[in-house]
Amino acid sequence: MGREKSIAAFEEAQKYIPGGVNSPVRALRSVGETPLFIKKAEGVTLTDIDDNQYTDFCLSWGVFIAGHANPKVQQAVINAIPNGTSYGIPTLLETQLAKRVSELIPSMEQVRFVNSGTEATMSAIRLARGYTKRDYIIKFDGCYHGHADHLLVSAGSGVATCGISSSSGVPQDFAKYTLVAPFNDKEALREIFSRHKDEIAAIIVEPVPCNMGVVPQQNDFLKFLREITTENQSLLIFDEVITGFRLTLGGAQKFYGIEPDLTTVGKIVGGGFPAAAFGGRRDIMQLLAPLGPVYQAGTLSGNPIAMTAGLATLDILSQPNVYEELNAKAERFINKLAEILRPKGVVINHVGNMFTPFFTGGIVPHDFNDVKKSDTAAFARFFRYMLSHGVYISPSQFEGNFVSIQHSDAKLAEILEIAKGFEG
Ligand code: KE4
Repeated sequence: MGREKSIAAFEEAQKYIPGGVNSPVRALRSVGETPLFIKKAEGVTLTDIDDNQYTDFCLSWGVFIAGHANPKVQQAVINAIPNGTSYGIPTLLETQLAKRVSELIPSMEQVRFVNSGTEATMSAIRLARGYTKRDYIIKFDGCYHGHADHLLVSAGSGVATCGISSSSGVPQDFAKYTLVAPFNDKEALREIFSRHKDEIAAIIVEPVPCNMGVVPQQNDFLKFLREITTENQSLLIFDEVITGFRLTLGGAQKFYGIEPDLTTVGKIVGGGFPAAAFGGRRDIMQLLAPLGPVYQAGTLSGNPIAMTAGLATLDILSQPNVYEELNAKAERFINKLAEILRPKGVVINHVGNMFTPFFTGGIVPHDFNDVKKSDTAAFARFFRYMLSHGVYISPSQFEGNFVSIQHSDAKLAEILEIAKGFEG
């Protein structure tokens, strides 16, 4: 599996792009590899510029639950492109997708489209602050909500992967209103709310944290978040950029039966094009410009091509039994993979079709402190072993992996056979 062309391409890329990548976690530094340069993706197969092929469990960080280059999505986009790709003027497609999102996630009574998950969470927090007229927000250690200044505090994903707890270039004053608690720690939250009575605008949470690796809630933690925010007239923001349309068609809030005040979605909703959204209670959303005093905007927000791809993707996912079959298939695969890797001290956390193999020597991670006990060198060896056998898992211990409707049982069985050969 030579990768000479990717290695040369990486050299060239580094001359013009910092670190040779447009997003740090693609650099594969934490797993001791040089990045692949991909020329084609179809279904669950990536092809790099050296013509090596890999079964993909990263799926562009969770976007392609319906598989790369899904023919129905492709055709819809091909039909749309001759009409132009952006007008900066309303289109019917935006209303169509907003209506669809609201039907699938009823707590999102109104929806505003943006171009990235970062924009969605940044906007949702501004809106929460505008609505409550309070400044403080609470996030959880190891959760990642994009790279807005005030959210790069004890963040997961690429921030954790790069081993930095936050980011330089963020003035302390920008971060001082961001309070951090360990995920699953009710006592810590009670303490923060008593210390900052009537000052907390919102809690923002990944309902299934995936950016420290998959760490499920314990002891009805999400229900507790709903209760403590209601008690304190704070808002609850579910960042479902990953879980939205992934766990169920209604996201994690349907999976757990918890209704947040605001929700962000991304990745799947754009069907592989730059699109994300935030939305929630109508009385809150009405504060947004041009109606209200909370400003938010975007040149390409709601562009017709991303809306087309999002609608086509949700059409595929709305077919009968898609999630029942996907989650059952994923459960079978993940449980067998856990059995194979258990003797290597690996614990696999999963919820539905999203999973992370943790090299924690048997400790089941319940928060970021547990996750940080992972042997990241062992994870890197596992990553490199799987890559050398044609399997691309997410290139960080602090990320999730995803099973798509296009991962066949036969392909998953093949992957299990490969994993059996990993010697640690
Ligand atoms: P983007 O700005 O990258 O579109 O979305 C930010 C974001 C917000 N909320 C959650 C829960 C997210 O997972 C993300 C982005 N996810 C990472 C991977 N876990 C993106 C990958 C990358 O940074 O390259």
